[in-house]
Amino acid sequence: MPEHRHIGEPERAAILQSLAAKGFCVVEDFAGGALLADLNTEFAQCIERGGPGIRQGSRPRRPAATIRVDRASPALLPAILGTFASRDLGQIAREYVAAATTINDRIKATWDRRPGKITDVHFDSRRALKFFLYLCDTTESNGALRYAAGSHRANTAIRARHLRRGGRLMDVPNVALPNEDLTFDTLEGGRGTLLVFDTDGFHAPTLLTSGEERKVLRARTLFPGQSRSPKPPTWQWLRTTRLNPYSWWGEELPEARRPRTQGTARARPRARESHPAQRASETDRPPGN
Ligand SMILES: O=C(O)CCC(=O)C(=O)O
Repeated sequence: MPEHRHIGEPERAAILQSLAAKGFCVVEDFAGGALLADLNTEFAQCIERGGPGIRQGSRPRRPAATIRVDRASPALLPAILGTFASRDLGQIAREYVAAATTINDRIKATWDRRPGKITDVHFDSRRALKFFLYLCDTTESNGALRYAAGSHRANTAIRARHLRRGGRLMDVPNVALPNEDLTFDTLEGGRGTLLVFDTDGFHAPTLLTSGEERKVLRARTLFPGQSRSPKPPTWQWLRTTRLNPYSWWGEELPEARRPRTQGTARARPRARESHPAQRASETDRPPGN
């Protein structure tokens, strides 16, 4: 079975350093040759035919498939499962996401073919480390990921404060306001390039130009304690109840009071919101959340 390029100790240290400082790292020539060909074949299999542990089509604008690693068949997807379960990626995830309970447990395949915007600038409501593998050459003109270096630190703090005040994870104000002062790096890469990023940094792909396509495989490792429906008697559950004294002063905490929006409508930033902590809540969840 073909394997990806080995990531040795010095490179792993550099990746971890870049993650801490900037929130992302670009690993060039991670997959190539026969492995890349197999990854592309399995990618098409997932999207077009599905299979055990594979849920097809999660977005109206793009064909997609989500693979549950614990249910998928290694015989059907040896390249995809082997790549994201590799020791090298596991070590990076374990070192960056302390106390992670599962590593790369969900893998998503997305095939963007429709021109225009792919997602808004956001950070994921649940913090994760993502491995994001370009299966075709990906540049400014076909959806290369843009990332605001260093923004992960402030966003982590914003989520923590929102949760301390009894806010729910899915209501974290995680969409950048149009007037926010952000500078982005565009992470272009040839096919086989791996991006590694902390999803707490603001990110969004460039627009897809007409006639272009983008194929991506991504796997996530969630930071612990981020259940979507926390159960008693966990701390996460307790914080969302009226037993959390911080929630009693909700009147003074506009971001915690923001009404929850439903369905796929996107909350609009209120005109007077200017502080980064008061970002629009986001419910048209960008992929990968
Ligand atoms: O480029 C994309 O498909 C969006 C990436 C993203 O938002 C994510 O994986 O968290």
